[in-house]
Order: sequence, then structure tokens, then C-alpha cells
Amino acid sequence: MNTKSVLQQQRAAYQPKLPAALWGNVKSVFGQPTESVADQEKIKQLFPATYGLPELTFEKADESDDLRHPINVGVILSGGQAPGGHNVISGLFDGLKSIHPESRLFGFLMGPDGLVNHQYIELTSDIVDEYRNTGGFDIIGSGRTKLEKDEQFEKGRQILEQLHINAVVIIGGDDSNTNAAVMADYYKRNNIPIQVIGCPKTIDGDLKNKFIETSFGFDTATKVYSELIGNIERDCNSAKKYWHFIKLMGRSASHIALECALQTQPNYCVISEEVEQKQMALWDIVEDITRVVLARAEQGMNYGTVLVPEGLIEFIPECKELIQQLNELTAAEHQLKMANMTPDEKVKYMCSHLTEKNKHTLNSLPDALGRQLMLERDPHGNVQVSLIETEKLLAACVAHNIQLLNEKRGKKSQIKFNALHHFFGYEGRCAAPSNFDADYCYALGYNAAQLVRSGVTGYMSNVRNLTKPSSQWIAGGVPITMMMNIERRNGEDKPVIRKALVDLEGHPFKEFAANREYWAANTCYVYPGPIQYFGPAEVCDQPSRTLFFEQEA
Ligand code: FBP
Repeated sequence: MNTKSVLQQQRAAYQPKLPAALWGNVKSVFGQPTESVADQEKIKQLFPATYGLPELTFEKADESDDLRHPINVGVILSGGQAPGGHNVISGLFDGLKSIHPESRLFGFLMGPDGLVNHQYIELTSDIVDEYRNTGGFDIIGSGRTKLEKDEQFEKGRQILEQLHINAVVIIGGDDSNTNAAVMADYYKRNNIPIQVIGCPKTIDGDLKNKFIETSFGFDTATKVYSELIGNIERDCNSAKKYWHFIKLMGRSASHIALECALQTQPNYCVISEEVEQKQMALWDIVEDITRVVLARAEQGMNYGTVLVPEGLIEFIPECKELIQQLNELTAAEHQLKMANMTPDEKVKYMCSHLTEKNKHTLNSLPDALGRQLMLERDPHGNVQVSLIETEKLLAACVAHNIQLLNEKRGKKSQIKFNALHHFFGYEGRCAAPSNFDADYCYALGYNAAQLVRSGVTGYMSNVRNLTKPSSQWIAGGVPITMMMNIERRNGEDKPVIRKALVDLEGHPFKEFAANREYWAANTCYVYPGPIQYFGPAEVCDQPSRTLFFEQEA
């Protein structure tokens, strides 16, 4: 029996589009030297071999500008899955073969660990063809190990030299690309001829700046979530008896929630960045949602939809302060002291080091949430926000408010409030890439092959002008150090790629803010339906609303 769905079989034949500059012969055009976005002197010291490199743009060339020889490349998928990863790999594979048919591509297994532990496979055309235009990272698997230590780079070097690999392409988010830059600088300053190239991946949409217009996967994931939200809104509007609290992935920034709100017009959407700017406490958010619930109840609408960004807790000022102090306790000296403690002893130790204010905040949170903040971190030291049930917390607090009101109201004027909860995250991360992500990812991979050919290191593959037809997309590379600043991580100052949060002065947020009161008071749900892969361009090839408002409005 065939294990592929009919759609999968048809979709395998889709030929992703490329920017015109990458068709045929390509020439490299270098721009001016660059500076990091902040903390220039410190970043320069930390990246002595790769700081200040010039931007690079590819242009169509009449003739090949160099001798063509086979290139061997290793590829790593790093961090959370994002739709389109397989197309980055197929684009990279095709790009390398277009440079020389004897070029070879090796995939390191289960993320950075594969490089360090020498676990790899050669990606041949038989393997790559199986995965074209499919979702997931299962072609080689992914992992979250931090690649940052000299010993790891040296262990990687052994296998890279053994396989005669000229370059490593790391497909990852801001943390993984930061590490790509660290590795690039290490090899370059030690005269080790291995290039390192990054590719901007994350459904969270927070790896973007002047040069990286969007990270791949955001488009598809938000389309999947918006379809599901639209379905819930229709159910909600049919039964008219539930308030749906829907948490959406996005570890830090609220781009996913904002994009889904623009696509589906819910009755309420929390934007974490606004919570922080307005210095709202948890109960301020609860009061505001309660206000909307009551206003709708007045109109006889005891139902609605509320979108909650996953990262909210870290933006509520009092929680942020608490998390910042807990982060300091992840520093080495404290870790050493806590090494042999039981979880309960660790909690006690941490509490004894908190300020009175932070102790008070911790005590005001549900127990389970407090323990999660203290104990559960990913390898990059981030709070594991996808485990925190903020949607349930908010719904329970609103229910509490309504109960207090109902106690004061007569039996006949009771407000009905029944909440249901949902969390959408993993549902969207491995979806088959939309046409936008299929094309964008293929172009990023193909372009990465050109970056390797041009001999650069410490660059991120960059394809821009994305709201225009793909033939007009601009391809090139951005030095990764250019996107960096110094931030406090695990109790230490570290160079990291600056995360792009929702810009409250930007067009996407302004569009939302101009409409949200109307969407709250009325029921104007939009039902986007499932991603379409075949059909007219206005149905199949539309970029996200965020990208549209950022680039076109
Ligand atoms: P990346 O930043 O690695 O792309 O991952 C993002 C993300 O999907 C977040 O939205 C989410 O908080 C997190 O990964 C979940 O991590 P895990 O896959 O380890 O559960």
C-alpha cells in the first residue's frame, strides 16, 4: 500500500520558484563593511576574525566568474521544527549540484549533536527527492544542543576534515545562528578552512530585521493556526455558549498571535509587548478581558474567542523581574551549589535568594507555575513557556471575576461564562509548507550554496523583497555579527542576535489596534480555511498579513 497521501504525491512534483538572480551564472557583489546593531566594541572583540564583513548581494552574470569544482557541505537542522526545512535542504542540494554535479551533501543527525558525535548520512538524490515540499525535519532530525564550545568545534572539525567538507550550513533560530557565528569565527581565526553559513528558521517570526524580512515557517504555521482558530470561531458562533481561550506558540514575541488575529478577527488578543509597554499586571489583563466578556454579555453574546501568546508570562513586569532574578541563579556558582540537591531543596535554595518583591510575586502564582519558572529551562536557559498553561490561568481568573459579580447580581441577571481551552503550537510546526514557504525555503537553501561557492563565512542566507513575485526576490548574505548585541543570559553577558519583538509603532500592530474594539463588541470572525497548494495565486501564494503590512502598507 502507498504510504503517501494523494496530496503528498502531487505536491512532490511542485517546482519551487527561485529569484531571477539565482538562475544560471551568478556573481557576488560586496557592499560596505558593516557594524553590529549595538555594543560594537564588545562584539568586535568577541568576533575578531568575522566582525565588520561587508554585505553581499548576488546578481545575474553573463559568464561563470570562477573555476567550478565539487563542494562538500554538511547541513544541520537546529531547534524547533518549522515548515520548509526540507526545502532548504533540497534547495541546498540542487544549488550544490548546479555548481558541480560531483558536489556532495552530508546531513548531521538530530541537530548539533550529530556534528559533535559524528553521526551523519550522505544526502543523495534518492533521499532528498523523498522529502521535497514536505513538512517536518525528519530527513535528518533536529536537536537543541548548544554548539558553542571550542571542544565541540574541534570534534566537529575532525569529522568535517575526514569527509572533506568545505562548509557547514546551520538551519536555526536566533540562538543557533548566534552559535553559527561563534563557530565561524573560531574556524576563521584558527585558519581552519571550513565555512559556516546560517539560515533563518523559526515559526516564532522573531528572527527578522532590516535584512531578514521573515524567518521561514512563520507563514505556514500561522496559516495552520488561523485555519483552526477560524474553525473554532465558527463553532463558537454556532453554539453561542463558550468562551474559547486559545494559546499560540511563540516563545517570546507575539508575532504569531498578532498574525492570527489579523487573519481571524477574534474578540480579544493579548499582545505581550503591549502588556510590557503599559506595565500591565496579570490582574490588569484579566480585568480587560472581563470588560469585553461583560460588554458582549450585555448584548446577549455569552461567547467569544481570546488569543493568548505563549510568551506572555515573561512580559508581565512583575513576572519578568522574577524570571530575571531566577536567571541569575542559573549562573555557574549557584548551579554548582545546587548540583546534588533534590528539586524541593533547589526550590528552597532559589527562594532564599529572591528579593521580598519577587518572593511575593512567586507566592501569588499557582504552585505549578512557580516551579516551572524555577526548574524547567531549555539548553539555552530559556523558560519553557510552551509548558505554561497561561490560557487556563487567564480563563480561571476571568471566571473568578464573573463569579464575584454574579454573587452581587440577582438570579435572573446572572452572567454565563463557560470557558474552553486550546493550545496550538506543535500542530503547525511540521505542516506541508505553503507555496510561500516552499519557494522561500528552497531559495534560502539554493542561495546558501552560492554563499559557500563565494567563499564567505559567518553569513546568513538572505532572500528579500518577499511580497513581490519570487522572480524579483533579492538574494545574498548578511554578516551574522551585524545582527548582534550583548544580552544577559544564564547570569552572564553574551553576544546574541537581537530578537525582533512586535513593534507597537509598526503597521501590523496598528492595523490590529485600530480594529480590536470593533472585533470585541461585534462578531466579525474570518474563516481562512486550510492552506491551498493548487489554484489561483490570490488563494495560494499570499504572504502573511504581517509581511504584507510591514512591506506594502
Ligand atoms: P525555535 O526558536 O527553535 O524555532 O523554536 C520555537 C518553538 O517552536 C517555540 O515556539 C516553542 O516555545 C518552542 O519551540 C518549543 O520547544 P520544544 O520543541 O523544545 O518543545
